[in-house]
Amino acid sequence: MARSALLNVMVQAAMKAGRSLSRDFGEVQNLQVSLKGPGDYVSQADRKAEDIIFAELSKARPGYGFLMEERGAVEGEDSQHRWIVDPLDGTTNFLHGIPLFAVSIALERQGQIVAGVIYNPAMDELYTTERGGGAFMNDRRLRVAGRIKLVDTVIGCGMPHLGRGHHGNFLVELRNVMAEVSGVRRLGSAALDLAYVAAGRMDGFWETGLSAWDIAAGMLLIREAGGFVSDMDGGQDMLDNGSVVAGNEVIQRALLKTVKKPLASR
Ligand code: 2AM
Ligand code: CA
Ligand code: CA
Ligand code: CA
Repeated sequence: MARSALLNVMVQAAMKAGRSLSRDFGEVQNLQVSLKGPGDYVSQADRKAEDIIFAELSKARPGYGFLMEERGAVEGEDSQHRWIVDPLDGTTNFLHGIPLFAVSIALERQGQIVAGVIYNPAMDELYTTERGGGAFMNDRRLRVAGRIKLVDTVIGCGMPHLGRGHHGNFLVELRNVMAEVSGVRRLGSAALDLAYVAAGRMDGFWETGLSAWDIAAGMLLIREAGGFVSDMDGGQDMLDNGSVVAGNEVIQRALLKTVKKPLASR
């Protein structure tokens, strides 16, 4: 399958950053680590990967803007295009030697996500998507899982982070979901959670309190794999409010309803 020039640029940046992450993953005990907030770690590996992606994408598409986790927003001359980048999604896993982490790169054009790449270098799994062009893992076409009864499903989630509040809400959501599904998983990388839904490995996923760089590539991947994504209010403001609920058409709707069931109605 021939990849577009745009996806080639994104894949090259993601894989180069991924090789840097793999080298650092091999000697994680030597990395400098600092704290951005309670429980919120960043390492030299995150910054090196981000520098590589910034350099590669700036060279290939001069003038495009950026939104990156560690650098923040970088204005470009081209106001139509913006890269949304998480150089290392799953830093906590990475620092603990757990191979569930990924590079996530999305391209936004005139406010719409048009392409996405997620790469887990530890498992050499490369997810690619372009609007209207389908979703792929290592060049094999992806399709969301077909299960339509919640009781048959495995659902992924994320938990609220230290110092970010809303733990009470999450426990209610979790209790609601646990009562209706076959299994719940928590991988620790929102980008991979979304990629796994696109690949049909998990039937659905929900999380709140995320940032645009965690979800921009993954939500396009799911849509292009035939799935559905909304925010926790059932709207499409995921990038702004950082909440996502995903699955196939039936499971996405059922999961949203289950997650939001008020405590009193149980
Ligand atoms: P990160 O590893 O890039 O920071 C796990 O549920 C998801 O939440 C990951 O995508 C992770 O991204 C993000 N995350 C981890 N710690 C966080 C924190 N303290 N605040 C906000 N997001 C966090
Ligand atoms: Ca982080
Ligand atoms: Ca992240
Ligand atoms: Ca990150």
